[in-house]
Amino acid sequence: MKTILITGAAGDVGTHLRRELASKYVVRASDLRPVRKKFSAKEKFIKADISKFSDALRITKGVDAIVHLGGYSVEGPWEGILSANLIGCYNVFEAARRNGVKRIVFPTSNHAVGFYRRDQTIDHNVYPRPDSRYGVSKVFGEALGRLYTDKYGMEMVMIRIGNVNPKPIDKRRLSIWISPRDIAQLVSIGIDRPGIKFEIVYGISRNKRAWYDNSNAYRLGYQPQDDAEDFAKEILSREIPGDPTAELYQGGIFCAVEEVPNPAAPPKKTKAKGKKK
Ligand code: 15L
Repeated sequence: MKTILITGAAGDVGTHLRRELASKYVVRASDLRPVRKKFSAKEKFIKADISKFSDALRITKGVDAIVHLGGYSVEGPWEGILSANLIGCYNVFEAARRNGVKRIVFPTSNHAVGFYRRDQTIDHNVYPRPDSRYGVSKVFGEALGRLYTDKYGMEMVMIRIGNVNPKPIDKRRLSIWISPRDIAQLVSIGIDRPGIKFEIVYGISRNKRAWYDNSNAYRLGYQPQDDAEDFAKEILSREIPGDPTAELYQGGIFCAVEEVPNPAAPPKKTKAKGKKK
C-alpha cells in the first residue's frame, strides 16, 4: 500500500479525501490544526506549518506521493496568500524534490481560470485568467509544477477543482460541482497512473452544465459517477439573481471588484446620533 501525504488535511476537501481514500492508501495527514477524526488505524497526523521549510522537509520524507491541499482555499489578504500559498507551495514542492518524492497531485482551482466567461467552454490548454489573489496563487502552483517536471523530471497532476461538496449548492456550482467520490477517483488517478509527466485536468463531476471540456481527465481514465443536474430543479427554484459581473464570469463573486480604501480621501462623515436640531 502506498503512503501518501495530504497537506491541509483538516479542511473540508482534505476531510472528504481522507475518508474516501482511507482504505486505499496509508494516509499521513498534515495541517496547522489537528484533524477532528481519523478514518483508519493507519492514518497518522503530523502538525506542520508549510510556510517553514524545515516543516515541509519533515512531512514529505518517506512518502510515495503528495496531495498538496495546504494553504488559503478562498480569497484572502496578500500577506496570507503569499505565505501560505506561494511560499508554502514552493516549500512543499522543493522539499519533495530533496526527499526524492516524484509524484505530486496539486489541487489548483477553477479560480485560476475564473475570468473566462460562462458562455465559453475551456479545456486544459487555455491560458490562465485568474480572478483573485487566490487564483493567482493557484496559477503560481501550476507554473511551479511545470518547472519541476521540465527541470527535475517530477510527475505532476494539476486538478483545477470546481467545488467539492456532497451536493451542489447554487446555480454556479451546477457547472463546477464535484462529489467527494469523484474527486477521490481523480486524485487516485493522479497518484497511481503510470507515465504521468505534467497534466492539467478539471475537478468536476460529469455535469451537464459544465463549462469545461474535461477530455484530458477522461483520457487519463476518469469516469465520474455523479452529475449536478440531478439537483438542478431544486437549486434553480430557489436561486436569486446575483451581481451582474459575477453572473457573467465562471469565477462568480471572485470576479467582482473589491472596494479599495483610498488613503487620500477625506474621512466619510457619519451622522452624529442624538444631535439636537
Ligand atoms: C475554490 O477554489 C475554493 O477552494 C472553494 O472554497 C470554493 O470557493 C470553490 O473554489 C468555488 O468556486 O466554489
